[in-house]
Amino acid sequence: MSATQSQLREAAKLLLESENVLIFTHQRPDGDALGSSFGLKYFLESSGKKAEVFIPGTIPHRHTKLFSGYLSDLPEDKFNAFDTFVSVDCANPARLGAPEFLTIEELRTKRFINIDHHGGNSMGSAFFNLVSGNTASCSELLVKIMCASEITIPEKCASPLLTGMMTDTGCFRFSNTSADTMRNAAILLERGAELEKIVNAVFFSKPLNQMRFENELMREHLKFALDNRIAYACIPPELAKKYDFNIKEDEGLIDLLREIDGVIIAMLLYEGPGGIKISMRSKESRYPVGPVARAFNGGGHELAAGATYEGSIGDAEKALVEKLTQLFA
Ligand SMILES: [Mn+2]
Repeated sequence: MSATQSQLREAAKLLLESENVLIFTHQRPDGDALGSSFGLKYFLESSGKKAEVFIPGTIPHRHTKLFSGYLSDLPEDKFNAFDTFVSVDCANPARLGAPEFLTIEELRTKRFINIDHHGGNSMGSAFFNLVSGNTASCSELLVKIMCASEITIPEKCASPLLTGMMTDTGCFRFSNTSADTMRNAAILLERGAELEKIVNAVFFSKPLNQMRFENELMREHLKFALDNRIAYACIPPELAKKYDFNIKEDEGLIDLLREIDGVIIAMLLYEGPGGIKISMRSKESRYPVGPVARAFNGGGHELAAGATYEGSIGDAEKALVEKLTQLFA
């Protein structure tokens, strides 16, 4: 499902009718979560509105050169000053990075605008939802919304939005990249997006300890199933400790497995808060990992999805490899 022109215009109109906006995104924000949040903040500010981005905790190292100036803490009395709440790039209430006192039920009673590109989005605003499952990134969806408004995209929005478009498409390599994606990226370049700065900050700035961690992971812990069509690794917590590396920082780790010739599905498993974190990618739409993630109460996109498994890492490995193998039956 794609957003219609009238939905995009309606979203732009509602956003621009707001005066004081609080923007939320998903926990552990990635490039698209940050790009959408800050792109929207600068868009609203350039139209004379007030806007803040709320992110609980810190942001990944690779994004700190591009994104700063957000709220991590918000007292309830300050919260009440906002007239509009926008969620970007967040598929479900469990993933939303919101202040602790705020429940989704309460948020849904407010002037709450939900903008996302995850097909199965369950944020469910009573006020306004715009979910476009076949748009490659939420940042791209925001480009479309801005183009549907009367306002020329402000220069300050261009780099954040291009960052989101580039990270969610793997620099326009993943199959979610459409002709529209390229046209929307071109619009951002024309508006002054700093491609070199984005690429150097986000893609060519891997810390050395991370590179060494990845090297050992690939050398010692890489496993295969189903004639090497499935590549996966269970990340031992001591390996991350050895290199003083936070796995959550590594958005691109799974791509090392995906890049291997002949591999169709890549998967990572590691111990996280609340259980074993499972991350999956598929290179071919006829073998979607989305349904596998959903079978384990997770979610995401058809070719990029994840879940949390309650149990041991060994049990998770067995259950997931079995389920993935069934895709090829
Ligand atoms: Mn996204």
